[in-house]
Order: sequence, then structure tokens, then C-alpha cells
Amino acid sequence: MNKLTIKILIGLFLGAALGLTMPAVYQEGFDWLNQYVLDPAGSIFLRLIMMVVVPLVFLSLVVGVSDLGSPKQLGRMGMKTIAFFLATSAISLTLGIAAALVIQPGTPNLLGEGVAEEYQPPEAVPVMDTLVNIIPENPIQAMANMEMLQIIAFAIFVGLAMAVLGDKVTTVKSFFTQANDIMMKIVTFVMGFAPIGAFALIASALGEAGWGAVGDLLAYMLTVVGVLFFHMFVVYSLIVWFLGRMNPLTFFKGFAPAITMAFSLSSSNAVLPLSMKSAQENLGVSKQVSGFVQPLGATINMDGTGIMQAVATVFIAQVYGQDLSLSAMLVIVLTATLASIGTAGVPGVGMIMLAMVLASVGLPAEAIGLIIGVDRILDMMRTSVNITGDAVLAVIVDRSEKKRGAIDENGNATEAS
Ligand code: DAS
Repeated sequence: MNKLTIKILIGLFLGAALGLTMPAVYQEGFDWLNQYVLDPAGSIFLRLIMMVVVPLVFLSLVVGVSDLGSPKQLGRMGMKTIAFFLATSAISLTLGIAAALVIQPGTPNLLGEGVAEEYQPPEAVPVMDTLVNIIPENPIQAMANMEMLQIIAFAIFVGLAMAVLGDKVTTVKSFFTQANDIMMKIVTFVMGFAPIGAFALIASALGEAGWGAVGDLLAYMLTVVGVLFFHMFVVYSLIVWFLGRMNPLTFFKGFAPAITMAFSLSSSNAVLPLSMKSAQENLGVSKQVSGFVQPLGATINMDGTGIMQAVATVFIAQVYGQDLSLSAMLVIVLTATLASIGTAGVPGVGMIMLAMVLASVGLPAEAIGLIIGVDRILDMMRTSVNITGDAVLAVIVDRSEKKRGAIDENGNATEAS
């Protein structure tokens, strides 16, 4: 477990202790502290997160899509890989939404009396309008207004065009790549503020909401963890068994070193070397397939993150007393699936993308304050799910490529491929 994780967890527990005890002992003192210290510190942290959302989503998607190459370059294995990643992302998001609708972890006005009443939900948009409105009339205006689906659509067009133009746009490509690196560095800076941000936000939220919020917070966490476990040990087991023809026990035993490392580091990118080593040496995946599928998956495939985002969005809608319409649920699945295409696997990035999903369905990002405190604990678990999904696909693509004769049993490409 790295130092930042430990600091965030300490911030979480100290903040929760303060928020749950001080108001009962010295309400005026807490109110003053909340007004002049906790609220400002929490708002600064949330604004730092919101600050990076639009540039991060746009740049990471442009770079992610252009790195994928054009459909022709991608070829059979690439198209198969992306189709599977998008399919499991959509499944994980749908599972998350369904679980949160059934369990109902959030209760209206959890964040304070009248919060649900004074919240003005955006008017429900028919599904067809939602799909038509994905195409922006003015991409710059879409960015200014944080119209996330329109930003995503424009970024995909730009990325595809860059992939097709190839060497003609290397200067622009390196500009976008470097700009994306800058954004990811800013994310690291923002996450460095997370211990203080988590302390302030959880203390303020629990101080205002009281002990009742602890129950909702636990219900939220257990819903996320429950779906993560289901997706990891049921959905992935079925896929690796029926499509990969591999005993799930063999799979999880062989991939266990990477899963435990991902849990402690909360970063898919950092674990990638071990993920690939485990898949190649313990699961028999060829170097060729592992070297393509797992690095791609570490960037574009984040099923665990999708589960958190889906549950968190429904939870926050419940806290604001808003019933999500069918088109809103479609927007959640679309934005979270497509936006994850370019998002790198680094600690805390899922929370930043959650701010984007909330914006896409008109929910205020302030509500993140209640759940951000416990996010690092969930980040450790969802990162393990993220990399496991990449390994599951590597196993099934490897098997299908070997079955086609494109790769021989020693993992070398044959001329037939
Ligand atoms: N920690 C991210 C990863 O490395 C996932 C997330 O932040 O949701 O996959």
C-alpha cells in the first residue's frame, strides 16, 4: 500500500471521527470550522477535480483513439479486442446501475434537509434526442458547457482522423500526446491534495448529515464491492470458462500476483509489467497477444471503475431525490464507457471521471464530497477488477488466434496471420 493511500485513509478516518463527534460536543465550534476551513478546503479539492475533467477527457480520448490506429490498421485482433472491452464495460455499468436501483443505498436529503427539494433536475430528454444530441454543433461551446457526450464524440472524430492521416500529423499527434501527459501530471498533483480533501469533505458531509450518513455510506460501499465481486468471480469466470476454455480456478491462481499488486498500488499502469508476466508465464498467453491486449486494456478497459461510477451516480441521484430516466441511464453507460477509452490507469482517475458522468446527467459534483473519502478503498478493489478484465480478454483472444492458426502453440505468429 503506497504512502499516499495511507495518508488518504488517515485523512478519511480522522475526518469521519471529527464529523461524527464534534457537532455533538461543540456544535458552534464545528459550524465555524465547517464554514471557514472544511467547506473551503473541500470545495478547492472538488474544483481541482472539475478543472481537469474536460481537458483530460478530450485529450486522453484523442490520444487513445489515435493510438488505436485506423480500423484497417487495427485488423481482426484489434477490432475483436475493442468490441470485447466495450461490451464488458457496458455490462459492468449496467450491473452497477441495476444493483444500485435494487439496493437503493442513497436516501433523499442525506446531505441535509431540503437538499432534494431545492435541487432542480434537468428536464428528462427522450432517448432519441439524447442520441442525436451527441453530435456537437459547436465543439468549443460543448467544452465550455461541459456537454460530455458531445466532447467525447468530437474527440473520437479527431482521434480517428489522426489515426487515418498517420505520419501527416505527427506534429499535432505529439502535441496532443504531450498535452495529455501534462493533464495526467496535473491529476497527480490534484491527487496529492487528496488526504486533505478527503478529510475536509468527509468531516463536513458527516458533520452535516450525522450518523445516518454512515449507514448510507456503508450501503454505497457494500453495493460497489458486491458488484465488483460478482463481476470479477462470476462474469469473468463464465467468460474465461466458456470462451477461454480455461478453469477459472487456474485463471485466478495464475493471475493472483497481479491482482494483489493492483490492490496495493491502485494503478493499472503501474501493475502492467506484472500483469503481462503473469498472463504469459502462468496462463500461457502468447507474448504477441499479451503485448497488444493488456497495455490497450490498461487504458481503455476499466470495468471496475465503470461499476463504481454507475453505483455512485445512482446513489447521488437518490440522495438528490432524482429518479433517473431511461435516457439518463443510457447517457451514464455511454459517457462512462466511451470516456474510459483514453483514461490512463492511475490512482484516483475514476473519481475524476465520475465528476464527468455526474455532469453528463446534470447531477452536482458537490455530492462527490460524501463518497470521495472512501474512494481510495474502493479504488484498490476496482483497479484489481480492471486489470483482471484485461487478462480475461488476453486469454480468450490468445485462444481464438491459436485456433485460427494465426499463432502457433509456442506463441509465434504464423505466415497465415
Ligand atoms: N486506479 C485506476 C486504475 O488504475 C482506476 C480508477 O481510478 O477507477 O485502473
